[in-house]
Amino acid sequence: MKTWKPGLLLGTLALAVLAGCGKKEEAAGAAAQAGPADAGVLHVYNWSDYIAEDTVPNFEKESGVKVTYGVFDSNEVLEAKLLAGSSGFDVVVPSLQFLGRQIQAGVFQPLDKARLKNYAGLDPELMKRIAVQDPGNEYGIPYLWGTTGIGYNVDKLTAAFGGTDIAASWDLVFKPENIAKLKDCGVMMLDTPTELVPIALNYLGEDPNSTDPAVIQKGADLLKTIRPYIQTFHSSQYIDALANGSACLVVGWSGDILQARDRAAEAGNGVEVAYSIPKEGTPLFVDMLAIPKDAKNLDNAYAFIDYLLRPEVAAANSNYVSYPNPVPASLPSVDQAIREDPTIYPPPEVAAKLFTLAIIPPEVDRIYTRLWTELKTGR
Ligand code: N2P
Repeated sequence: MKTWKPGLLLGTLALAVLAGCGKKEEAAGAAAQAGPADAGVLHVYNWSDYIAEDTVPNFEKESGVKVTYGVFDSNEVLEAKLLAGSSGFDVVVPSLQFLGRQIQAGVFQPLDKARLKNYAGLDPELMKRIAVQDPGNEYGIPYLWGTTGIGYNVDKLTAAFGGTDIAASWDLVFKPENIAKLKDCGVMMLDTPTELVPIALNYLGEDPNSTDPAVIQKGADLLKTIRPYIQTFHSSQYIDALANGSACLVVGWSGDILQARDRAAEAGNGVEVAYSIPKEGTPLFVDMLAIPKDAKNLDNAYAFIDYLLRPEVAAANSNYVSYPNPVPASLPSVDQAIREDPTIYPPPEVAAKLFTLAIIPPEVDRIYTRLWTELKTGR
């Protein structure tokens, strides 16, 4: 077993700054609570496919709290609910760069860390990097993190290219002559401009976080050249699509693609799925637990967040969803196959290529939204 050194992984990133990180299911019944505070309930809104099966039931059992657990697959969807106010949620999980601007919009309450006895177990190096967008770590607690990369069907890729080496580069996705070869076996892409445009810009050698409209346009233009080969833009359906063989190439999130690999293996359907972090670099995202200002069930929110930070709970989540967690003491309980998988815990030379996503100013957000609509509708 390897010894985990706090900060070892993220400390190796050649990043000067952690500067500035999808829609499907709706939260079930997360209406604002009219009753007394902490009436034995908790409303959680988290990413889909992002928690072990028994994490919430075990919390309910030990706390007696009834959890209403809703899921989303898009920062944009979560943000719209938070900005509208009275979301009814007690704990939400935006990616860091979205948390950053939501803090600026006054959406969250500062955390009382004295109520989180497991706070000290968070990776200090990661917390330092998070503080670039959440100054003083005042509002957010990291939940899980990961990368955005390429998921593929090993047999289909081999049939088209004589092997899978091509998946080591974004050339597979961004060179029309490559992606065209996979058109008929199903290409899917995350439905989020805030990751796809930066990935395209980084591939072009531009600053992925550029706010210059002319530079952003270059990324959009590149995406337009491959638009004819993309069947579906969606940020969660690709897990099943890869697993059942109806998609052969996906730009998606690391743990989701590895879950697709596991689902195919469990189904025994002969589909082999793999994940690649392309060598040109890709985003590293951190998803953050935060408490909205108008949350009604504060005691339960703190109890739930603290529970998620327990090493054994964090390890169980990582084991189930194949995303790393920010609790170094969990590592001995993380399955060896996950701990030692370089596509989950990237080694230093891979980590050095990862980049973080900046907080997007409103005027840039408008450009992204317009370009994305144009891309999807093929205008
Ligand atoms: C879980 C996706 C979480 C990663 N399905 C996106 N930040």
